Amino acid sequence: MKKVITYGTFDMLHQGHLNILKRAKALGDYLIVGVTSDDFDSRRGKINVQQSMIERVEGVKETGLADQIVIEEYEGQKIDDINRFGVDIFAIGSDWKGKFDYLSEFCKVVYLERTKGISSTKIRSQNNHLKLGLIGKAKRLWKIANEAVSINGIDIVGTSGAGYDRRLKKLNNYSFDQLIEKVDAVFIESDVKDRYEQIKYALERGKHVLCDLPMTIGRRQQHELLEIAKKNECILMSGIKTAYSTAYYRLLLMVKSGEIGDILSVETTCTSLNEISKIKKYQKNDIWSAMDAWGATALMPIFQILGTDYVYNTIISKKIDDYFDIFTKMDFVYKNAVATIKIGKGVKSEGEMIISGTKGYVYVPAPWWKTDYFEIRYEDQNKNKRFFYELEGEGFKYELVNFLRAINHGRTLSYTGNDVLEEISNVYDEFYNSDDISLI
Ligand code: C2G
Repeated sequence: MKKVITYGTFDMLHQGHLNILKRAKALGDYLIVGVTSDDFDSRRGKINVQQSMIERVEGVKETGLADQIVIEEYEGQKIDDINRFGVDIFAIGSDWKGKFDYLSEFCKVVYLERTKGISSTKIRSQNNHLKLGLIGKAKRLWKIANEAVSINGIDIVGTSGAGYDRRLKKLNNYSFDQLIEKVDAVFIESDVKDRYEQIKYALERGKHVLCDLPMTIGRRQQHELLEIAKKNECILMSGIKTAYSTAYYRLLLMVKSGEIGDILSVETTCTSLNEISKIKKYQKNDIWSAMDAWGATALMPIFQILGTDYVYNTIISKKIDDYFDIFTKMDFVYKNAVATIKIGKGVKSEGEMIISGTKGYVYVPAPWWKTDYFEIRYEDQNKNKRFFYELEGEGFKYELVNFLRAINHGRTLSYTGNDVLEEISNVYDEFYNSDDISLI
């Protein structure tokens, strides 16, 4: 019996896939199809896959051409599979010509002609062509603009509030209402105090919104925006990119599944340096304070892990005027746990995250908010585990792909629940509007 093997993602199975499977099958008597796992695809940079692995496997099954389906999970697995299953022929599309010659040491390698004029990428971009506008200052938008260009199905229409900036390439800058009229959705990373009005305006006109946190100063306002989004069937999603990195998400799942026992403490630190002279003229230079730059990021894991039901909290801040803090420390006391954030702008510290539990702790080295790596550490060092998940760029891509998916599915596949959004807004309200803050 002649065994043939072929591999692919097979996202939204189309005629090109069918043709290759038929041709591969015709080369022998038994066809094994390797379908890539979601993890493997994201590691090799294919992050815009629309269907889950299960759906893609179902698609291949339905063709009736595969005698056996295996999941491709790691680099080098093709050699393992060929040896394990006693494969005679490895077949793949001609777009890979030359790339798999190294397998000829183990079996015959055949490149089959690729079907012209059709691809998953083409179907994806026909299906969900999203016109996206970017709102905020150029110095914050250029990174997301650069990462967005490589995403199929997203077109950046222009910016508002950014002015002209070389880094934004050739993007047109519009007035706010002009831009809203031109787009299906907006990404907002404007000054904290402007966000509420901007989001409300966009949602009321049926536009989807991806916004940095906090979206509002105040729980009531955040709640109101979520209600408007629901009523108008719009997606309103948190734009903290950390939340969408694979490593961070896995970390949350592990912690929640009891890997380090009961959680007693969560500590996060986020700081960045700016020359004090610049900070003093911050209004002119539009530099964000510690709270505006880092507060929401530092708070997010605390509320995600311990919930929002703390008994009380304390805030200590070093401010240079009423509005601008250069350093803030907050403590949250829960019934069975505590949490601390330390944030700085013009003050530097080790930007790590530590989550302590009854069986062990999670350590995420600086800068934890760009997590691609973390460790689970135990009393017995030999049991320590290390986890690494590649993070491409700064992670905006993952956030945008999730946003696109949420719009297509009509619901947020949210890692940051509404209670977390509201609590973050509430802490900002407390920070800016209550007298309950100690100053140093
Ligand atoms: N294909 C084709 N014609 C098309 C599109 C795809 O013949 N118009 C073939 C590809 O050449 C490949 C198979 O269909 O052999 C699956 O394609 P994808 O789903 O795009 O998967 P790919 O990224 O090529 O994965 O380990 C994974 C493999 O290396 C290939």
